[in-house]
Amino acid sequence: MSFPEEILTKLVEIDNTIPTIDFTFAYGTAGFRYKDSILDKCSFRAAIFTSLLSMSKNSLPHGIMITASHNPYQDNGIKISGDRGVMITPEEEEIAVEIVNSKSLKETLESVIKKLNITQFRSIIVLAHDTRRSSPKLAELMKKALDVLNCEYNFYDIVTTPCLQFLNLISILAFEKIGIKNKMIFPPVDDYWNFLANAYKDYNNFYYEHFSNKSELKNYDRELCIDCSCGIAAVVKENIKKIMESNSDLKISFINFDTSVIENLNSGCGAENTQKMKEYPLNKQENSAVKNLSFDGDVDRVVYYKYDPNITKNIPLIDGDRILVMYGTIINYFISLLSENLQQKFHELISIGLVITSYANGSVQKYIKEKLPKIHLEISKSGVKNAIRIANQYDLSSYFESNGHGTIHVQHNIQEKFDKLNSLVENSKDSQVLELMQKFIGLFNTTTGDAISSLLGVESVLKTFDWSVDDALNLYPELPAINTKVQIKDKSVFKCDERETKLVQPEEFQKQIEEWAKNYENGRIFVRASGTEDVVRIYCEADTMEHAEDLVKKTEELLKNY
Ligand code: NG1
Ligand code: ZN
Repeated sequence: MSFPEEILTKLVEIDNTIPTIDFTFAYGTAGFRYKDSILDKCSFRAAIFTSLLSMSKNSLPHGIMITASHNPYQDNGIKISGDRGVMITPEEEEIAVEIVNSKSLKETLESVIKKLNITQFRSIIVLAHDTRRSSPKLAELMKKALDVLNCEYNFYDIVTTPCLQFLNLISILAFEKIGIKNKMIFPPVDDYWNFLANAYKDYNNFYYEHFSNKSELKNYDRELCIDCSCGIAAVVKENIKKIMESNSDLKISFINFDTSVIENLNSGCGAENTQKMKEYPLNKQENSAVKNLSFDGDVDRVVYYKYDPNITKNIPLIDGDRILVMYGTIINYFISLLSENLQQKFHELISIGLVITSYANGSVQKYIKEKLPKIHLEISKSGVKNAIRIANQYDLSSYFESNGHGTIHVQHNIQEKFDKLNSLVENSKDSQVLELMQKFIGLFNTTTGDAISSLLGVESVLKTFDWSVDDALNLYPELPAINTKVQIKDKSVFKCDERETKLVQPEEFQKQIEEWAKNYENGRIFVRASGTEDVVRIYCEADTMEHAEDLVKKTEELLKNY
């Protein structure tokens, strides 16, 4: 059956009413992400693309999230998720780009319909957006496209990006259950919150029942202040509070939760600001909690920090890399609790990997190699979609970017592997340890890095080891480091190698910064063009902050020539 002509005509008709921008859109590490003023047509067409993709896969539910995450309020973006709720493939991204940039929409759609071999016209989509001023309008444009395409979609209004991706996954499971012939029943948002609440309760209850006693907690900080970045976290803060306070000995407070002043989003607050500026978020001074965290605008990133009124610069951070090390440490600890035979079997059956990017502090690599020798260490390019590909080579892994985006990742057959181990246990302690480990893994949203899963994960590690925020910070000392950015005329001049550890172009620039780095012990500096902003990033570490600052200053000077 050929694609209904009247649908194509109608789509083109509406498309013609949306102003065309003379601009070529790219699907970057985080989807389409630009100034909101140029995203109208892009949004309308991205929705068409997603609907066609769903049609091409027998109506498999797909997800669209409208957000620009940690970017300033004037930006917006579109992230599309596909099978299992994870990001679409590079080949699919190419088709999205083709449709969005098409000069002749009808012809492009006809050719895509052919290429994707679309023979049935039912599509299913879950759609949501963040708190940005432009989000409702972009969602309306998408709905227009989806209505013309007779798409069955559910609009979830404001939910976090990981929540939307989770709902995408649950929709897929529901769809597979009801079969293609029946009307789609979309999952309620509560499915997401119940999943997290139950997982956290299960871990806590099991741990206190079999391993420890709550009253033994001595060092664990019982207050946590959450910086909502004036974004989606502010909207869901009561859900977070309920999960955390009903399960534990933790009192939650919030700062930066006013979403009514749109300019405040991610401004002077939030994970990106805390991690990159290494300064307290706005309004922290009014809250005395020692243990704190900052979410980003769409709640897929989190960094913890310690509040000490005597420290005003370079604040002590539990960034993504330290969270990853904490996960590696607890997995290693669980394994060490098993009887010796089973430990060996565990390593034979389950491969474990930790994936970092070259932005990870040099001391992270050192720590993992020395203290977690049975765990493989991998370095990925920036962007979680790249890290996931590497993590996928392991049965059990954790990937994190320093900025707090990451998770624990397992293969679909991990349950079978645990079943196999369970059949080999020698005593009840072994089976309890395996169960505890599974309950820990169960805290994580399997679709993507989810900052609320990370919150549950980090708090579980802190409680299991009875650690204060200081104990986590003392796990390893960090090399003084600077992560900054510079705007230059043409960032495309800067091309880096596959792992993003050095520039292959311009050669003389790379040679010069390497020379400078050699002057200092543990000196390391690299420069790369950002994929999400019109800047080049400079990352630098050295034995002292003065030396790191010196290296960055010289590099910034040199950049003025480009
Ligand atoms: P770029 O702008 O390409 O460096 C940034 C982050 C990535 C990732 C993407 C969004 C840093 C240094 N880079 O990429 O880690 O989060 O945004 O996917 O934080
Ligand atoms: Zn984000």
